[in-house]
Amino acid sequence: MVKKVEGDLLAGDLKFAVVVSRFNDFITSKLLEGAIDVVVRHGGKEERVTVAYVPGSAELAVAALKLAKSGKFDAVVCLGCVIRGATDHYDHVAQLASRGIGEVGLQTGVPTIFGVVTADSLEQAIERAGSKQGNQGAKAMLAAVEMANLMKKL
Ligand code: INI
Repeated sequence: MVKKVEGDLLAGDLKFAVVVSRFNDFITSKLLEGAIDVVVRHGGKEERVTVAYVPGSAELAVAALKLAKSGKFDAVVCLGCVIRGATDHYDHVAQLASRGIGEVGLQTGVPTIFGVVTADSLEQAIERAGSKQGNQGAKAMLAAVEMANLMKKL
């Protein structure tokens, strides 16, 4: 019989940091709403969530690194939105965000969640910020809750 270890979805007294990109605020503010809503609906407390704002998705990782290193948080959630149609450096921004955020988690051992919408158009981004495809911010926070609880058990 295998020994199964998994994180539950109870936010309880967990502490979260959320880094939010101001670029495409129209979308990222919805992602933030979705993330906070998940904390509250899973038994957590809004007062235990710290929100830090950065100019764009390219800056998410460096702020996440400082928050993760602080030792104050059980998980860090990064929220951003990169739209292909809106920029010729989509690939650079998206790569900086995804690589950087991945590295923060590996360097610190603190679950650092990629909650960045990468979309081909504004319409697609809207679909991922609380309409057809759900809310990427809510999904990211759900992953943060699960990972924070899992890390306590591993
Ligand atoms: N930042 C984003 O978060 N999304 C984008 O779509 C985007 N575009 O289109 O360029 C974007 N650019 C800003 C970037 O993240 C940095 O803030 C900027 O390059 C300064 O380093």
